Amino acid sequence: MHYQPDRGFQHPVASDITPRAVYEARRDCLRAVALGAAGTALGAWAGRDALASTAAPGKLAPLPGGRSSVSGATTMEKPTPYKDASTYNNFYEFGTDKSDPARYATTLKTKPWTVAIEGEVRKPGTFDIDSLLKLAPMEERIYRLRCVEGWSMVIPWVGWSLSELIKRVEPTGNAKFIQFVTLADTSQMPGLRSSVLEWPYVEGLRMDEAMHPLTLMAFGMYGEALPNQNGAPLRLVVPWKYGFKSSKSIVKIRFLEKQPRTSWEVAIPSEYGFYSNVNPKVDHPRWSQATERRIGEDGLLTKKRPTLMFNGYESQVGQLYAGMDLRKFY
Ligand SMILES: Nc1nc2c(c(=O)[nH]1)N[C@H]1C(S)=C(S)[C@@H](COP(=O)(O)O)O[C@H]1N2
Ligand SMILES: [Mo]
Repeated sequence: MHYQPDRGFQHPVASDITPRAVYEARRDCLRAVALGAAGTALGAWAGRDALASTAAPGKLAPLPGGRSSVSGATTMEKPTPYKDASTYNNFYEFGTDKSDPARYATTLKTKPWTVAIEGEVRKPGTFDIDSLLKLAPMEERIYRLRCVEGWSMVIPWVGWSLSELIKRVEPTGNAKFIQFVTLADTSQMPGLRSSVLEWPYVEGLRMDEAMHPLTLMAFGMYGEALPNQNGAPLRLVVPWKYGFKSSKSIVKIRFLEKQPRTSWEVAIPSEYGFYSNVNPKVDHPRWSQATERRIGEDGLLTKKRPTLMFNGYESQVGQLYAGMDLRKFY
C-alpha cells in the first residue's frame, strides 16, 4: 500500500480501514516473532485487547508507511493507546496543561503549509507540504518517546529520515548545525500569550545528529496523518533525545555554522542543554532521570521502568558522542 499524494492530506477515504489493518497485522506478527513459537498463542490473545485500544479512530487521512530497514527503527514494545498519545501532550503553543493541545489545537490550520529552507545550503527555497509528502517513501518507525518530565510512550510514527531532505538541499561545508522553527501565529495558537517560553519554539541538532537515519521527519502516526496536537502537518522525532528536542509543526529549517539557541535552553539554561540526550545517569537538577512512567500502564501497583541510556538507542547513536563528557554536554 503506497501513499497516494493525489488523495491529498485532509480527505478520509472509504478504504481507510486497510492501512490500519495492515499495520496492526505487521505489528502483531513482529510481536509473535519476538515472543517465539511458545509465546505466539498468548501473544495473539493478548494482542487483541491491545489492537483495539492502540488503533487510531480512523478520522484522519490514512498515511501508511512501509517497513523501515533502519536499524533500531522498530521497537517490539507495545504501542501506547492512540487515545493517550493524542490527548496527553506537550505543545505549549496551545497551553501548558497536558490536555490543552488536544482541546485547543483544533484552530491550527495545516493546509496550505510550507517549510522554508534557509542558510548554509546550495539549494535554499520553500517546500510545499504536498511536495514534502512525496519527497521520499513513507516508513513506519515504532519509537520510544521519553519526555524530560519522567514519562514515556511508544508511538508508531510515519515519515522519512530527515537526511532525505538534507541531501536534496545540499548543505555547504559551513553547515555544522540545523535549527528547526515552529509556527508562531497568535491567531491560531492561544498559548503564545503566555511567556513560559520564547516564541517561536526553536530547537536544533548538530549536523551528524540530523543526518542520523533514526532522525525522523514525521507526517503521521498510527497509520494516519498527525493530529494537530501531535505537531501536524510535520514534526521532528529524535528518539534518543528528550521529547522537547522533537519540534512540532515546523515552518522553517535553517542550516547554520554556529550552534543555535533553543527555546528551553534560553528559558532555563541550568536545566536544559543543547544535547539533551536521554541519560539515566545524568539527573535533572530537580529530579532523577533513572526511571520513567509509561503512559497508558499507570496504576497503583505499576512499577516504573528503568530509563535506558540514549533511550535504548545506544548501539545506534552512542558513537556520535564518543569522547564527550555527557555531564558537561547535557
Ligand atoms: N513546537 C513545540 N514542539 C514541541 C513541544 C512544544 O511545546 N512546542 N513540546 C515538546 C515536548 S516537551 C515533548 S515531550 C513532545 C511531545 O510530543 P507528543 O505530544 O507528540 O507526545 O513534543 C515536543 N515538541
Ligand atoms: Mo517533554
